[in-house]
Amino acid sequence: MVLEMLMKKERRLIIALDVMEAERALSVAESTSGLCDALKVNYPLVLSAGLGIVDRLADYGDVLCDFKVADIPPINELIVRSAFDHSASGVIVHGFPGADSLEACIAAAEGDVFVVALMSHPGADMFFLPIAEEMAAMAVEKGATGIVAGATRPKSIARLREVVGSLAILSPGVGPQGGDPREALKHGADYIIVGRRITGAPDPARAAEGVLEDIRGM
Ligand code: O7M
Repeated sequence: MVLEMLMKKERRLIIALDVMEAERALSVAESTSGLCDALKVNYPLVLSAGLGIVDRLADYGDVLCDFKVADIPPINELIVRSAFDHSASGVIVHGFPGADSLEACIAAAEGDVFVVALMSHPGADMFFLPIAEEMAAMAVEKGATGIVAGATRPKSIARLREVVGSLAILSPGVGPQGGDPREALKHGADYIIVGRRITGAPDPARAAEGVLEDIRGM
């Protein structure tokens, strides 16, 4: 059984709140509320502000906890449960620890589970690229909500789309990492994930509007 996708798909934009200060994260979330479909939090923010920041951000929209969960099954279960206990709408997990680890994440989840199939950075050529399609196939087989595939590799996104069918594809790596958001969406991504282009801008809402303008009509 595939998890039913809970995240809305109106803007096709997920904002990565890779900042260290809770107040900055909250202010970006408040000013961009309505301009994105979800907020993504990663370790930098949670390690500096605490997991309670997820509860606070949830006032502004769906929050994906990008904990890239990659442990043995019982530990994965604890991590995933913690995220949902703090109002997360979804979690991002790794697939490379294997099927039992992914199954534990999906069993513990009370929302969306996305599996990292292919990362966006150059080093992902080493280990991710050769196994990305297998990882995506496992995500389908185990019933994940979707996968993560880097916007820096649009042709791979197209191949992964064939593997995952109607599952969601989230695509990070646009802007500073070199990916083109329109290419990612054109090749089959459902959402782009954007961090610094928005969080590093003097006016994050305006920057988010600029991203939406770039992908208008997609
Ligand atoms: O737009 P950026 O480059 O400032 O930020 C990109 C965000 O996407 C940042 O939060 C990364 O952790 C995340 N990301 C990648 O950049 N590459 C990946 O391959 C995977 C992710 C990600 O979101 O994984 C779930």
